[in-house]
Amino acid sequence: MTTKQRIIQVGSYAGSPSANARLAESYDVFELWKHEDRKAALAEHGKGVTALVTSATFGCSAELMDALPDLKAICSWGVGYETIDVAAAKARGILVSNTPDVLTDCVADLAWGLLIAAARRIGQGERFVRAGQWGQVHGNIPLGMRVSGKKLGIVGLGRIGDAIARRGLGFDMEVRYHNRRQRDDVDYGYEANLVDLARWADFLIVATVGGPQTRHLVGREVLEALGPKGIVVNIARGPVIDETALVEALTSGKLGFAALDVFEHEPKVPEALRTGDQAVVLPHIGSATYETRMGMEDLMLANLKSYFETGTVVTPAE
Ligand code: 8YV
Repeated sequence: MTTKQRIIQVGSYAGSPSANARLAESYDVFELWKHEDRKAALAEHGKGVTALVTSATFGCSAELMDALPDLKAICSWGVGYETIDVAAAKARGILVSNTPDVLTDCVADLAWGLLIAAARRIGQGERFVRAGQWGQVHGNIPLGMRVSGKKLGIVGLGRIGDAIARRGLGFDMEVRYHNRRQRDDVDYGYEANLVDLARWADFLIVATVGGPQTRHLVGREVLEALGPKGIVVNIARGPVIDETALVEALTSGKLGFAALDVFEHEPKVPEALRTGDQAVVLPHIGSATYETRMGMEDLMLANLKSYFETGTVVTPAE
């Protein structure tokens, strides 16, 4: 019998069908989240461990890497990795992998679900029916907004932004985007200035990466440019939108609607967003389908296996 390789698992994958069990089956897993005093636990068990598994939620700081002198690979579950200190990893020659592509379609689908829910007041209508108000009160919920044929602005035309854009064509929309740089492989219009994109668009979908470089990219000026009938959708990372500015724009009538899967301080959702009819709010479920979560765990495990067998990962983060 071969002995299992030891790995560190930063947090429990409660949202994945079988990741915890599959890791435990193949590896000698040190479950870091079960230890209150992480520093002491790592000092005792960290030596000799060369691989660690994590996610954007659990992260991997430079401090954690420092506590693991033999670390060589960080395999993350999920596409976003802004909470992993990649610069610190690079400086030490530690490989970092994520799980791109496998979640693209489901996240793009959810962006459209959110957009349609906001424009057509699906959440509000459902609350109305569930509260037994249909037929009880005069009238119905307020009229919604047509989705098909509108102008769609996308913030961040990466894999997920691209999948959102393709779906937009099926809704007969004109699509434009704002990106770090213009892409020469797509026909969508490019707006170098995000405020100009927001002014032009009926709907703005945020699909960019998270982290310090995009924090509050969508602020007051952008939201007001989108305007009183505009809808902003965020399936990326909460901090990309300045949440205080968002609440202010919605409550003052300067922005129409927000449809959000992610928030600045998850799992906290501002009361104004939870209670009003101008926001559709979801608990960060962009990738939360059985098929996609299986794909994510398959790819994380493939990266881990590849590291142990070949010293390289299948999908390096950068
Ligand atoms: C995960 C995500 O739910 O992949 C991502 O970047 O946001 C989601 O798929 C998240 O990573 C959980 O930490």
